[in-house]
Amino acid sequence: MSDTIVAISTPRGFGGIGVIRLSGDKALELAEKIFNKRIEMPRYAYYGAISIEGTPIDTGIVIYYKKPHSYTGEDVVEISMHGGIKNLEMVLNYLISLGARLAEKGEFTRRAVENGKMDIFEANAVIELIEAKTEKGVLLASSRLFGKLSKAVMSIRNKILEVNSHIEATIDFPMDVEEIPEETLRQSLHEIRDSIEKLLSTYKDSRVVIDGVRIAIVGKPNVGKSTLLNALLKFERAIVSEIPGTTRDTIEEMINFYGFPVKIIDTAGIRESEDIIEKMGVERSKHAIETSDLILFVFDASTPLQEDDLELVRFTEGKMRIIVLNKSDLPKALTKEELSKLFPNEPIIEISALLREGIDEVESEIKNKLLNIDVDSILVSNKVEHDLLSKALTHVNNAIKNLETGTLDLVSEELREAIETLSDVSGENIGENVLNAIFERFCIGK
Ligand SMILES: Nc1nc2c(ncn2[C@@H]2O[C@H](COP(=O)(O)OP(=O)(O)OP(=O)(O)O)[C@@H](O)[C@H]2O)c(=O)[nH]1
Ligand SMILES: [Mg+2]
Repeated sequence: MSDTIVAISTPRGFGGIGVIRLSGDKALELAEKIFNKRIEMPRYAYYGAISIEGTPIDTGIVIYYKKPHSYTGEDVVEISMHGGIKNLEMVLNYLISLGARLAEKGEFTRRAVENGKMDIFEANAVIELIEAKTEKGVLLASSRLFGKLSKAVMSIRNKILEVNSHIEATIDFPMDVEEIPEETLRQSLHEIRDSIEKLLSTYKDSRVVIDGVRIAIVGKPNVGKSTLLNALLKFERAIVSEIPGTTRDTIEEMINFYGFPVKIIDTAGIRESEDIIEKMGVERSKHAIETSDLILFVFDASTPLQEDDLELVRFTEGKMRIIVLNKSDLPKALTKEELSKLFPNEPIIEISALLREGIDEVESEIKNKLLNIDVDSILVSNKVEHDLLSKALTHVNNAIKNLETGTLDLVSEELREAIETLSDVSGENIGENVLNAIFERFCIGK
């Protein structure tokens, strides 16, 4: 028998409705102690008074979900009250005093996994859906919530199972079962390997959809970095002035860019300086460069190249860069041709950040470089899934190796390991630490 857990499942704050959720064997018994009606029928909305030790404090709707037909697979009762902070807390505390235990982070969903109501992919999808920052993030999470990844993984698992049962049959009954030609076996294993690798390869793109990307605007002082930031954000976020060294700290702003969360970071112009604050700013700029996925490297078309520019060219070497030649409205002291000698393989875009000219070209180049992602094709989107599939892949690769140099017995052993690894997704026999890794990201009440 599991203990009965309780939590406020809606966010803490003021709202029209706030929901308290109970799950466990005593859910119904506890709910009836605070409600003025008998709750006889499951899945029926009862309206009534909610009381603490006989004192009515709120009105609400109570719904009982009888096990196993509930979110967690246990008896669940949901009490919808008015969405205040105190009234919900009072009822919560009272239910705890009656014997319920405050749920741990994600414990409702964890119980759902443990009771076979959802697999770990669907549980991950729940947290991703709740945390999604953009529409694309929602779509990614919901396709998994409806079992897209689970189906893909199960079909791989079944394929391995099929191959392995054939191998086992030829080992156990060599007289009766026709041996599979080695070439056919090799081909099947390669197909299995390729399909796991294909799933794994979508992991990188999923990070872009969920966490987004970081873009740093860098360049020497006064080239127009902050003006470019404001142009990209479409509002005046950073101070712009003709004094070199205006921006002294990094400025970060998140935008929804073509449906992806993108963080744009304006940095302090990088130059040699004795000023202690400016020096600190320059350090931060360097850090921003190191931690960004893409650099918008800004040059001033009205001034010739200087040592500060060249220093930065070296410092950003190896990063993905888009070269921006700003102030193209002014008489030229630096041309695109000169820059193309420094950056033979990188796109160079002429703009006037001040006049907001060429900004759309910068935007489409960013999209081109970073956001060419088909959300529909993404399947694997978190580390737990990635690790699980990587482990299965290792076993399949070992099986392939054993086919070349070992025995069929060893091939079969590795395939069984792969099957077991992929079976773990159902959550019923998954290790405690994997479950912990998933559910530590949840908050209480989910
Ligand atoms: N003519 C012209 N002036 C510009 C353009 N972009 C920026 N400026 C001007 O250049 C000066 C510096 O612009 P900022 O955006 O503050 O430059 P910054 O690179 O952020 O400078 P620091 O913060 O000092 O590193 C301001 O006077 C801007 O108005 C442009 O496209 N054309
Ligand atoms: Mg600036």
